[in-house]
Amino acid sequence: MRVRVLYHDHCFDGAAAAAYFTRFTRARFYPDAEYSYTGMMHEPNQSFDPALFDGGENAIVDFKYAANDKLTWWFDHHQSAFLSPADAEHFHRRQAEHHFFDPTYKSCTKFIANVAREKYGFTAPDLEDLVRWADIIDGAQYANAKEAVEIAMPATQLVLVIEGTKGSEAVQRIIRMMQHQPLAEIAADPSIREVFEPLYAQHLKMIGVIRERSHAEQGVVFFDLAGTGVEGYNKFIPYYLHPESVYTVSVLQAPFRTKISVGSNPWVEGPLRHNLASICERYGGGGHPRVGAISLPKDALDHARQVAAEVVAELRS
Ligand SMILES: [Mn+2]
Repeated sequence: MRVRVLYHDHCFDGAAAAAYFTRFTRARFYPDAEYSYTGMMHEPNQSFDPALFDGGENAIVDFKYAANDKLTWWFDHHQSAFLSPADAEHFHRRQAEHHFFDPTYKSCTKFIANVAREKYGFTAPDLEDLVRWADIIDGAQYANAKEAVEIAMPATQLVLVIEGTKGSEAVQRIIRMMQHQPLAEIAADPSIREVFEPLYAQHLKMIGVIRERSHAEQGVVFFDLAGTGVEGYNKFIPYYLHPESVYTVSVLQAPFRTKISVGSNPWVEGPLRHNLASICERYGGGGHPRVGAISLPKDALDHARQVAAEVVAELRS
């Protein structure tokens, strides 16, 4: 029997959630199953190809709900988990035994670990470090910007690899290793080092590019990386460079979309004035209250710049 696991690709929590889900369900439900992984990325007007659900059991972890009756397991903690009111209605109507949604969790990994323990009596003490780091990373709870940007620890080194590597191969190798190996051992693995080294060199360069292009004013950092070939960056760099700022808005171009990222400084204490998921939802995006994104078609750069300018103006108001 095959268990198909759709997970949030290029995200530490997505990988850790897939690993934890595998350990848990293999121990409690499917000891002899073959687990196969498919990385999912947020896309404008996302739809789930029915062909994705090709397992005897089909799971989604750390990603939106799919209104497909073949979806047997679902764990998510994103505020924008439902693509439409019809999807939310499908979820509520189905009342599926193994569908779990709780947007109060900082990480999907911790959510799965708690449900596995409370509902199914499953624990994995050797994965406690993985769960703790998933919560730190997805919840942006690093001690400071230096810890997040200087990338000296195994968990942060794996974040760089997972977020930066092209394709899903290295991510899925990490998902398989995370099920049984400590993070330090995974980060030191020669096959992972090989992916890490060039990404780290690029990361150092990126700090320089953002230093040059970013402008901080009235608590909002803005930069536009379109045309630089840069498709992603460590989201803490803006606060490493501009520690006094509260929000960051950036424009990025990837091969299949143009993306506006909207983030907030995790080291600013107290409640923020704006809900970033709600702002992004107005433009067809989504996320969490303190971090959101808007994906637009790849050729919509002018429109993306316009939207970014509007969001910057709103955040500065
Ligand atoms: Mn997550």
